[in-house]
Amino acid sequence: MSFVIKNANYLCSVWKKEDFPDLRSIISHNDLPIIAVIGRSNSGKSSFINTILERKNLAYTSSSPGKTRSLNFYNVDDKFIFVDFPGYGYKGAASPLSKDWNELANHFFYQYEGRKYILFLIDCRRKVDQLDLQLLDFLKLQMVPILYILTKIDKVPKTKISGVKSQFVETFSCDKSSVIPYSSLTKQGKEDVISYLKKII
Ligand SMILES: Nc1nc2c(ncn2[C@@H]2O[C@H](COP(=O)(O)OP(=O)(O)O)[C@@H](O)[C@H]2O)c(=O)[nH]1
Ligand SMILES: [Mg+2]
Repeated sequence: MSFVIKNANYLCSVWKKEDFPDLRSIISHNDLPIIAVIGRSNSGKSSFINTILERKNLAYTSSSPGKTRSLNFYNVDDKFIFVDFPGYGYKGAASPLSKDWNELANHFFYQYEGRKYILFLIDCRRKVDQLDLQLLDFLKLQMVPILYILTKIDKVPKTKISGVKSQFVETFSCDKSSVIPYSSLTKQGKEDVISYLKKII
């Protein structure tokens, strides 16, 4: 199956739990997959969404971290939904420890009964800290498949990439195939993400 995106549209932003859209009333799809894109502020979530969907400015990218505090929904060809989560871990921004982030995330996983997937993005140069691990514990509890995307891999010399990947595989205690080094600049990893998406949509 080819993966040509005809229409990728911003659907809405959710700031509080009352705002969650009833997707069934908007999109007629029996088993619509909903894909949550989750990561720290500045981890490259918006750039990732833009490059995967081949839209320059669909998801807002910003060099000032912590700006996006809402969940932003994107409808891709009525085939799947991307949900850009608010970043965490930036001073002053919503964190997974904060009431707001938790409430929105809990509600997201509770609200949508259908197929859900998590793309967990992390800057490949960062060390995973307590906050990341705490969030990962929460995400694992949701019993939703997680694909780990190591962003900004263009910043790592080619010879070091496989070592970096192995370290994350160990930290996340996950299968090698669920960790994908990715670059929004060079598009490295894009084909791997697309094959994953093709399998689930
Ligand atoms: N070198 C490099 N920079 C990136 C990459 N992805 C994002 N960035 C930069 O990292 C910053 C944060 O990216 P953004 O997508 O806004 O992150 P978000 O806060 O998680 O949505 C921006 O300055 C981007 O240009 C990447 O793959 N490689
Ligand atoms: Mg963003």
